[in-house]
Amino acid sequence: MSDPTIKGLPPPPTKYDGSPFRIAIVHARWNDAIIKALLDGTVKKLKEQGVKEENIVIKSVPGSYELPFAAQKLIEAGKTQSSNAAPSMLASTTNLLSLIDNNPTAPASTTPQPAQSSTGGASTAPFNAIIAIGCLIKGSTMHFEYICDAVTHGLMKVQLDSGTPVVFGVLTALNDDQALERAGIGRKETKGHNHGEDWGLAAVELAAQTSDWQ
Ligand code: DLZ
Repeated sequence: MSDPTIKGLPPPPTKYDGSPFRIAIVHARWNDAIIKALLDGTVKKLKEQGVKEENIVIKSVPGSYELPFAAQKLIEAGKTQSSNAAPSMLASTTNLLSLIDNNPTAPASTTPQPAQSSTGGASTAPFNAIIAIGCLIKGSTMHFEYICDAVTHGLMKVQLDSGTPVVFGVLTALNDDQALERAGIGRKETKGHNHGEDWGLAAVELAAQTSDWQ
């Protein structure tokens, strides 16, 4: 058994205040039970850190392969929405198709700043962080390796190109049990650890640390 004091994300060095931030989660739907648990863990930690429910936008895509594209669209839409100051298309949980159908034409220009809503409702500021959640489980072909590679590089490219942090919430498991344990719903008595919780914490820490870096 591994030593819990060595591995994993330690508690944040300080308690970050998530209340000014607007965070988007985009999740794949493949491996549904695992995704649901990871999503719950992520949202739980975001809220515990003070992120307001109305400033957490959740979108879905079919599989992990679609995550980089969707993350990029969300970032662009958030920036455009902010510069247009239009009524919030992203304020509620909707299907990604509605976002793509309203493909923004204005250039994405703003660096994410803490979300502020003059009305006290959902923010229309650019997203301070995106969390991309997926679960890839190895099968008998090379499919797993190709998708893991593409998604990992795709998400890294999106965050570097956009300047918006993208948390890597993609499990790359060699079997079902590895995935279940990392979603905190393992079949053994210990159940494992829900990595979604780490991703929620990481998003707030990243937003707090980087949103005012110029
Ligand atoms: C096709 C596929 C397979 C075999 N396995 C997974 C998986 O374990 N996890 C996941 O998120 N998605 C999987 N997919 C679907 C692809 O990610 C993608 O949605 C399709 O290839 C369509 O682009």
